[in-house]
Amino acid sequence: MSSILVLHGPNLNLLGQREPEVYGFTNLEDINSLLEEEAKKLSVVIVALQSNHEGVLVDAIHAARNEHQGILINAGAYTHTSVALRDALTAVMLPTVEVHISNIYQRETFRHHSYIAPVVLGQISGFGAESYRLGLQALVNYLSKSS
Ligand code: CA2
Repeated sequence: MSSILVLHGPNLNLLGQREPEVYGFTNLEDINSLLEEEAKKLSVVIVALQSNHEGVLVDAIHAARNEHQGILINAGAYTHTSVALRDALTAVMLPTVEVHISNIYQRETFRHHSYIAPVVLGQISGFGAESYRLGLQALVNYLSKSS
């Protein structure tokens, strides 16, 4: 059975508590439950990790090489700043889908650029918590076709 690493970047632990007009009322626990439910339907397992620290996320990506078949990532603000995350994803060469709760292209211009977009399979942005479900479906669909 395929195992997927779900990575949540900085400040996503605050979901549901602040800025509901941008990120909705769903908290991170709800998103992980939604993903667990979807993973069962898709016959995969997920392991979720949230960190506010870039190096922790980099280490998790490195460790995923021997543990998981794919990565689902919301890199949060590191999306727009982190060459380190991009290099880690490039190095491990695991199929990866990037997701965002908000539509980053409808927001400030600094959010329009993603450092990781060029090294992932694809990006889903703007569907609220559903972006994660759609991302997991896309990743598992890719894995089933490539195995
Ligand atoms: O839309 C997304 O999923 C983002 O990745 C969320 C990031 C933001 O920096 C990206 O541009 C787009 C922010 C993570 C959550 O930030 C919160 C801040 C305050 C309250 C709740 C969440």
